Amino acid sequence: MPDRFYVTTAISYPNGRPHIGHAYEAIATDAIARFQRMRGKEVFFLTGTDEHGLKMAQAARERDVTPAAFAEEMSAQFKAMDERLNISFDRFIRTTEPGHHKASQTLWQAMADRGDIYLGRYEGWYSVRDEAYYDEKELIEADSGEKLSPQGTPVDWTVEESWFFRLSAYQDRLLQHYRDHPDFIRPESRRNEVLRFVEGGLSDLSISRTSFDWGVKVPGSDDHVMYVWLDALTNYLTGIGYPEGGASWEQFWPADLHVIGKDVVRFHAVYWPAFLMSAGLPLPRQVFGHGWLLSRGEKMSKSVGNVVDPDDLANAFGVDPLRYFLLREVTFGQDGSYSPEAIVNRVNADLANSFGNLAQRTLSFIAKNCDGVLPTDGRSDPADEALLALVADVTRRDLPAHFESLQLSQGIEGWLKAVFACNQYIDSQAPWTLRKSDPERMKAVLAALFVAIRDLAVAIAPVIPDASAKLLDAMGVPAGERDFAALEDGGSYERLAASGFRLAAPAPIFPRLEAPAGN
Ligand code: ME8
Repeated sequence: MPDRFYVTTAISYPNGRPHIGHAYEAIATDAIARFQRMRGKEVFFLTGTDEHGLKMAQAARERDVTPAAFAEEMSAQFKAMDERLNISFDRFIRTTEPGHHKASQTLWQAMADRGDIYLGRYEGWYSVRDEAYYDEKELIEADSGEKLSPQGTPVDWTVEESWFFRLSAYQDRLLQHYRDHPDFIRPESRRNEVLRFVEGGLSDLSISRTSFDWGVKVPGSDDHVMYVWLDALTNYLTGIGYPEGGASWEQFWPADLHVIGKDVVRFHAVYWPAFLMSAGLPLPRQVFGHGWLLSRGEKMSKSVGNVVDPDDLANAFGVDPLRYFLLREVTFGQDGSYSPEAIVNRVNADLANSFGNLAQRTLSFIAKNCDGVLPTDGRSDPADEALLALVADVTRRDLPAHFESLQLSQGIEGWLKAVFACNQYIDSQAPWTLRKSDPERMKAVLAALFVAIRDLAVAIAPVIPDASAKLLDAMGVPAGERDFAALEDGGSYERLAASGFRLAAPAPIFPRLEAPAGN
């Protein structure tokens, strides 16, 4: 039975169009999901939209539409973004689905049955933008004297009857869990933040609202809707069949990895495990808080006018170049910055000039000078073995190890070094000279390059799936030989050569990008 891997993104608030931060999270999670599939795991990849709460209700009111109609229209845009970016999700969940309401109510009931929910009155600060409650001591003061949340968003003094969750009772159990599972929160800096927060003491959490009705109804308490984060977090259960159960539920819970941004770590690493402990459900294995994507080093905001639509970037640069740039340039876990120039420079240097050029030079040489027949029985040399050993180390060992530990940019960096080594090899071996002077050596050089390019194309597929597939199609690599196990198969080149496959003159996979006008 294959290993299972259940991975999720956060579910986005569809209160505006998707932005590049949403695209970044989807792309990174997709690379992880694709990587795990290529490792032979059975993967379930869940993503979707978080459609309840005051923020959504207010956004709908501003547009004079019902929250349900607004959510429907906007959620479709997030799904379209995922499809445009080649995100291989298994399910796109919407929290307005009736099944999700039922799941949230079942979880609530399990927490209530444990004696962890009681009726009280909330008096305190609430940020609609963050959909979060804050303690007075957490607030910061703006220059104007106005109180703001630690994220810099406005807060309102809120007083209303509310159901509470006994979060305070979970402080010790949470701390024990973090100690027993040092990888539960990654990277280390986020783990430390959470430890400090929980060690500072936990207040009980208000988990229902009465001042609006756009949400999941609290069981047996019809004038209350659930706090949007309680319902939102439950999506990770709903997505695989809770509360009915069934094969997906049995196989995939607990989740292996929740990929989220740094601003929502508290909800995932404190509230979520406490809810699950209360309901008697196993906890996810890891919460990874990635960094913030900045536009030329600045936070994106509508007022600054630097919010970029991922669709425009994909149209301008191509989907795979955009994916490559984001995963290569931003160290996963840290903040990163992007600009059109940075995308152009990185993609031209790494993909067009290095990997693309390597593939183009080699494959068109074989097409032209060997009639497309893959050369065999050449005279090999230690240089060939050295190159193939280096490529094998990167594609079979280093890149998988880095991706396994979510060091995505480091994995890609190692891959690029192997691409450079191939380009040095082709320059020093000069097959165009060997063609006349030593055709037997030329054959061995071309065969080594073909194998190296194939292995590099397979290993980078999680990052640039379309380009990798196009290249492997052109190279005649069978669909069943495009995973990490296939890289271990020493006989596949000889088999392909013996099959009568003929390489056609390849079309360039990575056209050079032009620097954007006006910059
Ligand atoms: O937080 N750079 O939704 P959301 C990188 N509905 N990541 C970013 C980003 C940026 N500039 N801006 C946002 C929510 N994100 C909740 C989640 S999960 C049960 C509920 C990330 O639409 C953000 O950190 O505000 C989050 O992980 C995701 O995008 C959705 O953000």
